[in-house]
Amino acid sequence: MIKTVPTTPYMDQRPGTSGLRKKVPEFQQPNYVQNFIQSIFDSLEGYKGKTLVIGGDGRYFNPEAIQIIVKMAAANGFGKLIIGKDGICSTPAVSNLIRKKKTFGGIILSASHNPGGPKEDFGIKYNIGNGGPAPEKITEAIFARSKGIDRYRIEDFPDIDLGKIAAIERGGMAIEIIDPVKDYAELMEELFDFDAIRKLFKSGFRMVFDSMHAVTGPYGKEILENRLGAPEGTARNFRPLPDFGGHHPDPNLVHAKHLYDLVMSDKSPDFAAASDGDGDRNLILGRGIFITPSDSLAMLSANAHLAPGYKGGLKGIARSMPTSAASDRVAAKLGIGSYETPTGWKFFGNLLDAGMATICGEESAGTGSNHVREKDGLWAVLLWLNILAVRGLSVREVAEDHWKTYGRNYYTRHDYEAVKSDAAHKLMSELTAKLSSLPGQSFGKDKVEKADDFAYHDPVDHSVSEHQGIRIFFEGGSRIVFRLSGTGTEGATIRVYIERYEADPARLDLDTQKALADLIAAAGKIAGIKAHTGRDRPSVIT
Ligand code: G16
Repeated sequence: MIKTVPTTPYMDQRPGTSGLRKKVPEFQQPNYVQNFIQSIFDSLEGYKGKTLVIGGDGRYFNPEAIQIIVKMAAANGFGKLIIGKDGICSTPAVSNLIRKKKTFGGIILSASHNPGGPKEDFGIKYNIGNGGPAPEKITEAIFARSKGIDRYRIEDFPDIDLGKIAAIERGGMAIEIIDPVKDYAELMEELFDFDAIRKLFKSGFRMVFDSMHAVTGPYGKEILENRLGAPEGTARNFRPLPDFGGHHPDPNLVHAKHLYDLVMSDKSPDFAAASDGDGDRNLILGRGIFITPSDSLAMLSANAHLAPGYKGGLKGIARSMPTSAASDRVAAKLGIGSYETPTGWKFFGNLLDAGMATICGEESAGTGSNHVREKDGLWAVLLWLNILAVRGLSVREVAEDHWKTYGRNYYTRHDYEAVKSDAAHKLMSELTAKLSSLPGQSFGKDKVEKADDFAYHDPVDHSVSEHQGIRIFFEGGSRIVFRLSGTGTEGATIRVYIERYEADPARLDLDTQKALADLIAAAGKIAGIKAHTGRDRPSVIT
């Protein structure tokens, strides 16, 4: 029976860079989830009788949220739901299901790389029919609706069993509980040369894939060990846990330091990789080397034609603004388009749909292609494996060859996390106020050429997104970018992105932090980081 339940609005349900992310206790407030879900449904048109995909990364509160969404979807008139068994489905796999099954859209329950547990993070994101995150037009409509919501609709049937693959019916709505790995694994088999990768493993090549107790566990196990013949033990921490084993499921040099230490030791495998909470980010390491996400984007783009799915070449390469310009050099050499978008995967959707870009990537450890409309951690790992298998080179050799050809964009990101929100906003507004006075000023040997507040003009739908980060360009191609994170759940996070281009063959193998030391100091000085935040050093360096 459908119930219409009166409710009162919460004023803080504005989706950020990637959906609504909050602490679990906030989501557990009375009707908090219901209000947001009803606001999503009220902002959509034409979904009656259509299909919705639901998937989550297995974190704490996933099952509870799914049961609510199932009952609300039925009451609001969806015709069918497709749900991953145990409520599990990686973000790229949800994107694939939306596209493959031609569904109306999908809901992803995840706070990505943020920790999980009763006091940790949770998130809800809506994806549209192209498989990608809802564009700002829709997320802003959802937010506007959430501020005025006064009722929601829900069925009152008992909870469904998420643990069994089955096709059932509830409240006049069909529900399919499916194996979340199968369709995704099939797509990977179409894109990559599985025979070549199988041969590589047969020849003794060894890798470690760490799922960090998050959603890619079952995917890594099935694809790497079962389908590609990698030895048992290649997939590590492969059982998804509601609290990710108490760790941050963030594949970076801080939270996956054990992997970095492994590749720097004499026990290093040939290749090591990790993915995050919901399976869309990646970490790429080889014996004795960490590949920055910006470099990985450039190297994957330069070699993608070696994989069957990209043998016809690329249409274009898109990167988020703070991502290094390494991939622009590849695009220039290939004679294809290169695009610079604001942070947030949703900005790539139009370029991919219009066939203008084939591969996209972000400094925040996300890479992907037109195969889905989300970044895809395991995809990046498999493309690396495909390239290593075909070229017969080590990860380091691929990187060194790339730098020799294109030069090297030394790159680092310094994060100041959980800064008081007022202080962070003051730092940004003071910085914005001084933009016009910066050109011509020198910091050490670096002279500012221009400085601006990045605004994106979407070449497809002509929408404009302003205030997407402060950019300071120096003569010679170096750059510092400042922006506030849109994914944090505590105070504000200031991100400082620092980049220097080096073409001198004798200077291609420097320590990154040392190579960037002057610019790092300049960033602190220009923005007055210490004065505003009281911090001597960043919380995280990647
Ligand atoms: C999300 C977005 C990414 C973005 C990242 C970092 O990733 O999907 O496009 O680059 O957040 O955003 P910010 O710098 O604003 O924190 P994920 O993996 O968290 O969904």
